[in-house]
Amino acid sequence: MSSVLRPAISGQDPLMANKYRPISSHLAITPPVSVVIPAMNEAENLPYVFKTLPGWIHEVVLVDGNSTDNTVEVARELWPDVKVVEQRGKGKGDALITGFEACTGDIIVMVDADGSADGNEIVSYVSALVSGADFAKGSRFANGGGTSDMTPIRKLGNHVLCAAVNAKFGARYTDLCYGYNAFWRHCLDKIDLDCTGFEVETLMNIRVVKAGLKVQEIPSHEYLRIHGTSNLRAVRDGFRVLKVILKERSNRRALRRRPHAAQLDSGQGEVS
Ligand SMILES: Nc1nc2c(ncn2[C@@H]2O[C@H](COP(=O)(O)OP(=O)(O)OP(=O)(O)O)[C@@H](O)[C@H]2O)c(=O)[nH]1
Ligand SMILES: [Mg+2]
Repeated sequence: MSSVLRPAISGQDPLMANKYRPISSHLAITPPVSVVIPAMNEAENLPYVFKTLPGWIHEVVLVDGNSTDNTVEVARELWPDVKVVEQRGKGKGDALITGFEACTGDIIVMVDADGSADGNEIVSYVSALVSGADFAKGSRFANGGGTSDMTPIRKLGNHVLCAAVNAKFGARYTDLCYGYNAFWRHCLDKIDLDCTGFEVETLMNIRVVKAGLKVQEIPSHEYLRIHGTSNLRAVRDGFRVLKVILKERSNRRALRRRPHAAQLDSGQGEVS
């Protein structure tokens, strides 16, 4: 198999530092963009994924989930500069957190390895970020988005959970459990991720709102997984997402109570 794409411009080249890179006919940017790809047994899908990645990205970080196929070899063949990291624990959340730590770019884009995400959309995410958003959140249900990969039961679950997040956290999301998102690296300090599984996107979506970050939804189309089978189990993972929503909600209540508690500690407040 031959390389489908080589990065045209390397962000590691000191001569290129702070230089504008054209990313579309109307936009040039200076911040280096890292793409993080969590992958567990996705060797057959990687050629489709890498084929759509734009040449101007700074680096690709592939987080291997102890694949038993040749995911890592295929990635190295397709993108010789790929940074491969092995995750320490288990699950997509754990993989993404590991991958984010390994990124050196100012902007981080999350892309699934199953062929469901089109790398040509990265430019829309990056455009939103350089235009002022902190977090560019992909949405299959915003105008112009879509999905070829969701069963009716998953759509219903996602819709109900998304409505719960909107009601409980004052968000106005049209999608919740979607893996295609991008953000400025500084967001990581404010959302302090601590989860392991498929609830990771929900946790990010909730914490960016709680942190008061500026979120912009990006219409995105999710294509069918090309080869292999899904790692997601709708009921099990739906409950994990629900648990995160409830936990984040009770943390929020506890935080609201804390100033009052501090007042009491210092003798300034009193309860009858
Ligand atoms: N490194 C790593 N990657 C994972 C793990 N679990 C899932 N992934 C990757 O995360 C991405 C999303 O997982 P999928 O199994 O496609 O889940 P999904 O997109 O919700 O399900 P489908 O819609 O059926 O594709 C894929 O690139 C997987 O290879 C894991 O434990 N470790
Ligand atoms: Mg998928």
